[in-house]
Amino acid sequence: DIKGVLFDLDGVIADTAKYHYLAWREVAKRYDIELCEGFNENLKGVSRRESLEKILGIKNIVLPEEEFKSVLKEKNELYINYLEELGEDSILPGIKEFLIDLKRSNKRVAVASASKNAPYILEKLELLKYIDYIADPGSIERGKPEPDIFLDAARGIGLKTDEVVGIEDSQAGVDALYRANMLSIGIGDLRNSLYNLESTGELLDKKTRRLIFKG
Ligand code: B16
Ligand code: MG
Repeated sequence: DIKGVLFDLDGVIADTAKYHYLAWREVAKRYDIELCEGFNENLKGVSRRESLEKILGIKNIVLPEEEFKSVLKEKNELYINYLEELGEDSILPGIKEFLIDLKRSNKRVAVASASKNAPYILEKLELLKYIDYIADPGSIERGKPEPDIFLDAARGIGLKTDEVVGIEDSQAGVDALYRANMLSIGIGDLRNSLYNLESTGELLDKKTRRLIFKG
């Protein structure tokens, strides 16, 4: 029986991927790297540090640790500036209704996001009241596609791996769920997920709900 849902944040709860992309683009330009949307797919669900490694890797650039850190800081400042634009309409279709529905049916809800900004974003979107636990990516050593953050999230809401389902928009995230032995719902065109939905709006469909919760 499914008793809880583990949500990814960026690309599942909130439409923040575009802001990550804009911030990384600006940073990459300084190293003469032109980021495109295709490459951006590789950065979804991937930690800030690893994202920068991938970007610089395009030109085989290796920065001294101090400069690397200051670029990370700068990217985050740019990103946080973009987050000023966050509002009710940054919540992806159907998500708020789905969260309300989960609360009403006594399912537990955790967030398993690679983003250190997750608590801030959830507070800004006024969604904290629907969430029982937020995993802290800063205290988890191995990021997605390793299963650790999802295992931590399930533990955080006191459930076993076969009592939860995870929702993800990134390949790294779906792979992490797969490695955690958890059911997964992929948003978009992803491999390895149990169900694929085109958009978060479909989470509310009676058919989807039945598939997930068996009635
Ligand atoms: P931050 P998710 C991920 O969030 C993003 O998809 C990824 O692009 C980003 O680099 C990562 O969070 C870290 O975010 O810089 O805010 O700590 O999809 O796992 O919710
Ligand atoms: Mg995501």
